[in-house]
Amino acid sequence: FDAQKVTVIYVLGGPGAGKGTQCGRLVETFGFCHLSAGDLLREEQNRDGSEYGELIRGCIQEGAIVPSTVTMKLLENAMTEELEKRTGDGWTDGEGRFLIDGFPRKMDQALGFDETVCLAALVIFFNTSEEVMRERLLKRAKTSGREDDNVETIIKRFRTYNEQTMPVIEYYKTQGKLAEINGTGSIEEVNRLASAAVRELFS
Ligand code: UP5
Ligand code: MG
Repeated sequence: FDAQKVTVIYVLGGPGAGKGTQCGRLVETFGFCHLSAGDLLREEQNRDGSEYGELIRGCIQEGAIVPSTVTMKLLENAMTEELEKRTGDGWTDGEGRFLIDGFPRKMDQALGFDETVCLAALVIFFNTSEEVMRERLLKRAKTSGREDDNVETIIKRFRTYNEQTMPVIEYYKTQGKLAEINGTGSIEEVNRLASAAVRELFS
């Protein structure tokens, strides 16, 4: 994709940090297309005839990262589909703004996507404590139906995040692309901080 036309913002943060919730709010304000890598993987896992269903299920239950080629293909397809759908419906030919939520989760994905798909303009990082995240996830577990919202898998998700995703966040920090946002406050408070970061990018 042409980085002049397509704006990509990565949205990162630990499990339960509020990535999905905040992306929903940013879509309302700025009209982004929100693509959650986790949602795309869960969709693919449940798709009839998917050759990756079992692989994805296994990784998600173990809090491990699905091989990059699978996730990158799903994201690329979703972006292409969205650009085709929206052309003539608000967006001009091949132009679009994407919030990519929960990706890249490890260094090879960051470098791979930057190189082959599109360079991110900004990386929003929702930072909060493990305690806050655990509490949110356990509360959500009562209704989410997500197979990874259980105490055992949550511990594994935190470990994967600390070991593999934190280096990605550090990498974007050294690149000067990181907007670090305190994700501890109310949904409203966090939204104000995130909106300000996006506004700054577009000003
Ligand atoms: N909530 C949100 N904000 C709140 C606030 N400010 N105050 C109080 N409550 C707040 O929020 C979580 C819960 O907290 C919700 O109930 C919400 O109402 C409440 P949410 O917005 O859903 O947080 P989010 O950060 O999106 O949490 P999520 O669980 O989706 O994060 P994960 O990163 O764990 O999950 P994801 O779906 O991205 O990935 C799942 C798995 O898929 C991974 O573990 C991995 O196995 C796999 N995966 C890959 O392999 N590769 C990828 O690229 C992506 C995923
Ligand atoms: Mg999410």
